[in-house]
Amino acid sequence: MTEVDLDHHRSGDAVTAELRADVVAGLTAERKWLPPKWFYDAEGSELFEKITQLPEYYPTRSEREVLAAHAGDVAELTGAHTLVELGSGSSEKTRLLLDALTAHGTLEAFVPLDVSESALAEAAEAISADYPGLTVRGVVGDFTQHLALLPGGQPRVVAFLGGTIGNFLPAERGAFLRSVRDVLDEGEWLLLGTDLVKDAGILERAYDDAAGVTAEFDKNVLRVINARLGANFDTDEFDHVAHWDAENEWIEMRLRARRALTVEIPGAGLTVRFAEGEHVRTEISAKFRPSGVEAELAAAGFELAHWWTDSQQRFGVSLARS
Ligand code: AVJ
Repeated sequence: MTEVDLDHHRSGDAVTAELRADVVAGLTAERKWLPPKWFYDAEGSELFEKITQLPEYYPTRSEREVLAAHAGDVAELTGAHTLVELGSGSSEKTRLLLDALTAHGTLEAFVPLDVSESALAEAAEAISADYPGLTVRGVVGDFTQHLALLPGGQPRVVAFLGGTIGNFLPAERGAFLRSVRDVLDEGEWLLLGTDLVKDAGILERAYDDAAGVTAEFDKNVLRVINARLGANFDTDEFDHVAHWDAENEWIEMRLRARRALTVEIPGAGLTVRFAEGEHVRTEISAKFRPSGVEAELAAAGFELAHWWTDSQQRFGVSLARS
C-alpha cells in the first residue's frame, strides 16, 4: 500500500503534557469530568468504528443516507478544489464526497485531520490508493488548535461530520465555528453534520448499546490514562451510563464508580478519590434543532446555503458559505 506522509502538530511528549493538564483539571473538579478527545487512541478509534456498525447507533447510517443523496449537490454547489475533513477517523462516509467531487472534476486535494494517528494513517493510505491523482495530506492534530494552516487550493470545503460538533459545550461551539470561519476566505464552505433532537429512548439506546461496545469505548479513556500517565484505574470498578439531559438537549456519558475507590495517577502527581456512585462526565453529545443550527452558523459568520436530512429526520447536514 502507498505510504502517505502525515503532518504532526505535536510530539508524543506534548500530547502527554496535554493529557496531564486535562486530567488534573477534570479529576480535581467538584464534579469530575474528562474531555472526549482522549477516547481516541488506536483501540478507542477501533471501538468507535464498531459503534458505527451497531444496530442502535443510527447517526452514521442516517448521515450516510444524506451524503449519498446530496454529495453530488455539494460538488456542484461548491466546485471544491480541496476537501478538508476535521475529526476524520476512518473517512468512510467521506468517500461519498470524494466520489462526487472527483466526478465533478474539480477536486485536487484531500486533507483529513484527526487526533488518532493510527486511524488517520490507515484512512489516508487507503484513500490515496483508491483515488489516483488526488493529493492526500493527513494532519495529526486537534481541530480546536490546529486550524490555522489548512493547506490546499481554494475553494475549500471543510467537512465536520458525524455530529462531533455536539461534543462541545454550547459556548465552545460558538468559538469553534468562529475559528473555522476565521481560517476560511469568503466563498469557501463548511459542511456540518448535526444529530437531531428525538425520542429519549432512541438516543439513550444509541449511547448504551446491548452488546456493550459503547461501555468499552467509554472506559477506554481510563485505559489511555493508565497507559500515558501510569495510573491504576480498574475499568471493572466503573459502570457506563448514558443519560439524556432534556433541558440541555444533550446525551451525557458518564463513568460511575461502583464503590468508594482511590486511584493513583503518578504521571499527573495525583491521588484521586471516588465516592460510591460518584461519576466522571466523559462526553456530552448535543442534539440539535434545525433553527438552532442555522442561528449558530449565522452567529459565526456563515450563511446557510442548504439543509438536508435523512428520510427519518434523525440527522441534519448543513452546507454553509463563509
Ligand atoms: C464521534 C463524537 C460523533 O457523539 O455520537 C459515539 C462519539 N460517543 N458513541 C457521538 C460517540 C458514544 C460520537 N462522535
